[in-house]
Amino acid sequence: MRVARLLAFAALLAALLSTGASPAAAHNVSAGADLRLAQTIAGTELTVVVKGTTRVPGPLRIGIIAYQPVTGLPVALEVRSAEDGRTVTGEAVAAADPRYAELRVERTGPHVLTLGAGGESAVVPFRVLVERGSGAELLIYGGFFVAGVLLVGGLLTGALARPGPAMAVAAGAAAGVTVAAMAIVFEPMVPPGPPDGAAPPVTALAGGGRPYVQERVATEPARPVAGEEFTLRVDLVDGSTGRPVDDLTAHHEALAHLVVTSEDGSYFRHVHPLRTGPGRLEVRLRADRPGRYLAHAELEREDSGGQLLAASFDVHRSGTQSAADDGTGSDANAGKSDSTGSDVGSDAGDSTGSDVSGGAGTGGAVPVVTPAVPVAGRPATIEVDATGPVRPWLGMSGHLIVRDRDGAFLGHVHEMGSPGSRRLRFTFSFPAEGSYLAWVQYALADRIVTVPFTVEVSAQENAR
Ligand SMILES: [Cu+2]
Repeated sequence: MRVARLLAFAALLAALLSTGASPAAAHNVSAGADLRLAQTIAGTELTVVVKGTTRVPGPLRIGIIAYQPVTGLPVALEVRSAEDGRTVTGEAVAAADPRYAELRVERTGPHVLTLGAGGESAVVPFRVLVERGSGAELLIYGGFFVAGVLLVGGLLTGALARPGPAMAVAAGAAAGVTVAAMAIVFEPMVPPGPPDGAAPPVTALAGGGRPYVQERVATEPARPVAGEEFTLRVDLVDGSTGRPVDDLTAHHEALAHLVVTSEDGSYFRHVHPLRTGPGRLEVRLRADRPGRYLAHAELEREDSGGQLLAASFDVHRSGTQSAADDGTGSDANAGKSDSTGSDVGSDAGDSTGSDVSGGAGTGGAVPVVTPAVPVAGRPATIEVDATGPVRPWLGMSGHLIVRDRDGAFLGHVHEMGSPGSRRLRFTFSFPAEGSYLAWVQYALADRIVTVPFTVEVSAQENAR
C-alpha cells in the first residue's frame, strides 16, 4: 500500500512538473481569447479582431471594427502558417459592427496575418492555440479506469477463492483510486498545460524582463513637407543585442500607441502604426504646418514592462520641396491648413486628430478640472460629458493624454467611471508646476472624438 501511494505521488509530481511551463501570452488566438489590434491604415482607425479558435483544422474568424466613418472599406486578409507555408486569403469589410470573415486554418502554431487596405499593408505574427486537456484530467480518468479494471479482476479472482493474487489486484485497484482521488484534490493547483501550438517556454530572463528598446525614428521622404502625406517609420532595436525587437505584446489592444504632436500642441494624432517587418512600425501622416513634431510611442515587450519612447522630426515648408519627390499637388496647401486637421488618403472626416481651434470631433463639451488649478503631485479629477453613447476603444471607454509644453513629459491614463456612463471621469496627478496640453479621447458609434484643452498646474504648497 505504501508503495502504491508513493507511486501515486510520483505520478502526480511528474504531472505537475511537466505542465509547469506556461505559454507566452502575446498575439495568441486561443479558445478563450480574441486577438484585438488597433491599426491606423488607409487613413482611418480600425481594430482587427481575430476570434479565438477551439479546433484545427477549422475556421479562423476575423473581423474589422471601424471607428471612423469608412463604410465599406474592404480589408484584404491573408493567413499563412509559418510552419508549412499554407496560405488562405479572404476579405473583411470594416464596419462599426462587422461581419466576420472565416479563413480556414489547418494547424496550430505560428501564423502570419497580412492586412491590406488603401495601398498599405501590415504583417502581424500570431499563434493559433487550441486548449489541450490537462495532465490532471488524464490522471483522474486513467486512475479510475485502472481501478475499475482491477476491481473487476479482483472480484473475479476473489470469487475463485485465491486470496493471494486477489489481494494484490485489490491493492492495485486501491492505488488507481488513490491516484484519481489525489488528482481531483490537487487539480485546481496544477497549472494548465500549454495549449497546442504554444511557443516553447522562454527560459527565465535574468533580472526580470528584456532590455529596453532603442528606437530610431525616420520619415519617408526624409524631408516631409507641410500638407503632404509622409510615412513615419519607427525601427525598434534591442538595447543589448542590437537586433530588431519583434516581441511586442498587444498592450491596450495595439502593438504600439504613437502620439504625434506639434510643439505647440495644435496638431495631435493618436495612431497605431502598422508592423511592416521585424522591429519596424510605420504610419502615414500628414501635417498641415511646418515645424518640429514630437513622437511618443508607448509599447510593451513580452515578459517586460511598458516603455515610453520619445523622438522628434521636422516638417518643412512646402516651398522648399525638391522636384524629385512624388509631386502630388504640393501647391495648394499653404492657405487651407486649418480645415483638414485629419488623416491620410480618405475623406473620413476628422476624429483621431483635431486642431485646438475646434476640429470636427471636438463636440463642444469642455472638460471640467477639479481643482480648477491642480496642485503638482496631487490627484486632480478631469470630467467630460460625451456627446453620445460611448463605445469601448482600445479596451477602455476613455483616454486622457497629457503633455507638458516642451514635450519632455507625456502621461496617459484611462477613464475611471462606470462603464456605459456618458460622463467620462479621469484622475491624473500632474508631475510638476506649469502649463500642460491635454486631450481626452473617446469613441462614439461612428467616430473618435478628441477634446483638446490646457491645464495650469500650481506648485506644491510648502506645508500641509
Ligand atoms: Cu493607442
